[in-house]
Amino acid sequence: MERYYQPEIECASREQIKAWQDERLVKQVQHVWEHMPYYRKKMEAKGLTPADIKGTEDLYKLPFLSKADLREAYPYGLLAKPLKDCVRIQSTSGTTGKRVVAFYTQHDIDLWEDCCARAIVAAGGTDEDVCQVSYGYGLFTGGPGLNGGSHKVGCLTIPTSSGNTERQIMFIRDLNATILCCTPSYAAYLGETMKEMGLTPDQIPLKAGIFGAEAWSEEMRQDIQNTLGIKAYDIYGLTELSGPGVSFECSAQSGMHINEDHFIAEIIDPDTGEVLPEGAQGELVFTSITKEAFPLLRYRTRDICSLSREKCSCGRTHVKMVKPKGRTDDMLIIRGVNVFPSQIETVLLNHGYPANYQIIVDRVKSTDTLDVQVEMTPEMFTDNLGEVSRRQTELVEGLRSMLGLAAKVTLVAPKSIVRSEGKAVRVIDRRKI
Ligand code: DLL
Repeated sequence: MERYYQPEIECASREQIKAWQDERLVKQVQHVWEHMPYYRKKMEAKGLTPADIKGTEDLYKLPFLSKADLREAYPYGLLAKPLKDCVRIQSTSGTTGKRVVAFYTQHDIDLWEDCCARAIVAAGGTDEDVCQVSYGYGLFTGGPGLNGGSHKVGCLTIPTSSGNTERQIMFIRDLNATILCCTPSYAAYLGETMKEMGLTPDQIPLKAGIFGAEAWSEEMRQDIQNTLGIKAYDIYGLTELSGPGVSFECSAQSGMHINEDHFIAEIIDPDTGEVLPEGAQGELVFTSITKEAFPLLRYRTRDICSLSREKCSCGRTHVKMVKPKGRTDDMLIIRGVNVFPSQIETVLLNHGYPANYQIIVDRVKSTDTLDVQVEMTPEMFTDNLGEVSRRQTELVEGLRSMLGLAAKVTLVAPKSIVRSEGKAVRVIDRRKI
């Protein structure tokens, strides 16, 4: 039987959801207009006042916010509450340029943790469960978000944070952890390690995993489910909007329900900014309608996906987003062809390889090169060069038909690609453009 954390919200009628969104959007625009001069200026530049926004139908009129705005306004420019009302910050890893710093009031944290609690209950969690949170704690939102959600559900929470794989496995076994929260790449690594220890899925107490923070393929899901003997649920979110729990998967495991009582989702054409119809693929844009301290309106996530309002077998009524295929900024353009790392992952896993790979892009004599390094499993590993070469050719063909592009494939020895405890680094782009 499907269980919900907040059934009256998660299964509300579409009319009710729209009514909440209309009312909260109008209120939020007023709040932002009064307390966030940075966005008010953007509205004024378009000749808008709060009176122009009467409900969700008017959302398209509002200006976008992007990562560039967050950098420009760093650190306090998008803060809409006095600092004395804020109780926490979280931050992105910020590999390029300034970090994003997001502020939270206690109310913001409370609602964020509700969203994470919804995800845990959708994965079958109850107060009888033991939930091991192996996302990083600290500035990263993964650990704190799922930790708070787990408390709300009443699970016994094991805040291991990431890393120290042996200790993770010890706690899973000794304390009978039933739910594991971490990145999918770390879940795959934990699974691999347990397998090497000779543990079979029925000797692992876990029953569900809540995995997100990076793109992962359907094939990788199957792989993790088989090694750990669990159901693996996807969870999505970003620091700018709170953290994990913006959307989450249910028992249908076919896309993630967006918490529409807190976030309005749109799909736009990334080039023109035009709103696209339901079902179309494009860039995901979110408007946060309940956040007090850091309420971003029409924030461009750069994640590529589509939305579906088809009725879901779980009974939830909130719109679903398909697994993000990647980010506009993850997308590699190789000899003019758009390539997402997730497409390469699909080919590798379909041919029986583990999700341990690295994509190396370079430019040699003005031509882009794509080298996919992929680990063989111990069973495949051989010193028969003919066999290695046959396998490489097979993958080159598979990649050609998926991408329409010639790639080089290098098969490497098991365990030679470095494992990740958080978000995996899949792409090394050496081109100097
Ligand atoms: O990754 C929040 C999070 C923590 C989500 C734990 C899920 C679980 P950031 O570090 O700000 O926040 O990164 C946000 O990660 O824009 C996506 O590109 C990517 N991402 C997050 N979840 C998924 C997912 C956290 N399930 C960025 N599938 C987002 C694909 C994801 N990409």
